[in-house]
Amino acid sequence: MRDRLEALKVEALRELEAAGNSQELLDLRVKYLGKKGPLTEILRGMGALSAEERPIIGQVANDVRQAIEQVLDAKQEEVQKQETAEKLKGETIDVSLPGRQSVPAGTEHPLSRVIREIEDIFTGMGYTVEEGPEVETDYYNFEAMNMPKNHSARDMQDTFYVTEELLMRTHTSPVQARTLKRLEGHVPVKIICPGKVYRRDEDDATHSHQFTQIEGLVVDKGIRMSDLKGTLLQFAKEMFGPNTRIRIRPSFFPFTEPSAEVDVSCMMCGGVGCRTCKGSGWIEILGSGMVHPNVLRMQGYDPEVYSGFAFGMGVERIAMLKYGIDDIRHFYTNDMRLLKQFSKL
Ligand code: 2U9
Repeated sequence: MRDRLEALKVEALRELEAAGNSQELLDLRVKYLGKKGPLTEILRGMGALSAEERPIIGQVANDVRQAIEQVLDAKQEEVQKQETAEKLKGETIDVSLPGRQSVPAGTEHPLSRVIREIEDIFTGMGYTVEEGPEVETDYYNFEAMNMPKNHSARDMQDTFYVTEELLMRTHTSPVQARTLKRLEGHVPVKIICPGKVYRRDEDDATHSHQFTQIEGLVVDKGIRMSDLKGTLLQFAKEMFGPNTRIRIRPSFFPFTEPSAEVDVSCMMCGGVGCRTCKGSGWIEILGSGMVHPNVLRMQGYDPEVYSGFAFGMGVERIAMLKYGIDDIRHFYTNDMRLLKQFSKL
C-alpha cells in the first residue's frame, strides 16, 4: 500500500508538472483528490490493515495528499498569473488611436452669423450692444414709442398679448427707450439692439410670427440727418460690398420725424435691374429717421438740446438678400442641406 501511495504521488506530480492551464489543473485536482480518485480508494481499503500498519499508512496517505495539494496550489497560482497577464495583453487600450467615426464639427447658424456681422460693423463705429426683455410692458413697447392707446399703429390684430399690460415685444425699440431711461439724460448714446420680436402674422415665405430685428440709436447734441445718411452708407458698403450705393425715400413711423426708408443698390445686378430687385436696381433694407421729440422728452432728454437718429432692420431679410435664401422659414427648420452650406462660407 505504501508503494502504491508513493507511485501515486510520483505520477500525480509528473502530470501536474506537465499541466499548462487552469482547466487542466482543475481536472487533475478532481482526478487525484476527488471522491472517486485513487487516494480516496486507497484510504477506503485501510480497514483491511492491521492496527499497527493503519496509522503509519494513514500518515503516508496524508503526506501524499498534502504534497499533491501543495504543488497543485503553487501551480495554480503560477498559471493564473500567466493567464491574467495574457488576457491583459489582449485587452490593452491604445488611447492614442484615432476614433472610429469622425465627429462632424458644427457650424454657426446663418442668422447668428449675420447678427454677428452687423454687430461687428456697428461696434467698429463705436456702438455698444444692448439687450432687453422679450415680454414687454405696453408702456415701453408702444406708449414710450409715441404710440398712445388707440393709436392706429398698435393694431391689436398684430400683437401677441400676455395680459392687458404685458405683450411680446413687436420691435426692439423698447430696449432703446429703456437704455435712454437708464442713462438719465447723459450723452452720447450710441447703441444697437439685436433680438427676437413677435407679430401676429401668417407665416409664409417672407413673413414669420417671430423674427429678428436689429435697431440702432444715436443721441447727442447736434445729430443731423446727414449723420444718419453717412452711417447707413458705411453700413451698406461693409455689408454688401464697397460699390454699394444707398437711396433714401420719405416714409412715416410714429417714433421718428422725419422718417425715411433706405434702399441699397441691388447686390445681385449692381443696379442695372434683375429679378431680385424687380428691374428697379434698388432693394429696400431698412427704416430710419430722426428720433421724434416726444420720444426723447418722455425719457428725459430735452429735444431743444438733444437730437438723434434711429434705424431698424429685419435680420432675416438682410440674410436672405446677402446669401440668396428664398424662404424665411429656412432659418427655423434647421435643414442640414442649408446649414451645411454655411460651414464653407
Ligand atoms: C427709439 C427711437 C426710435 C427705430 C426705428 C425703424 C425706423 C424701422 C423696421 C424695419 C424693418 C422694423 O424689422 S422691421 O419690420 N424698423 O423702420 N425702426 S426707426 O426707431 C427708434 C427706436 C428707439 C428710442
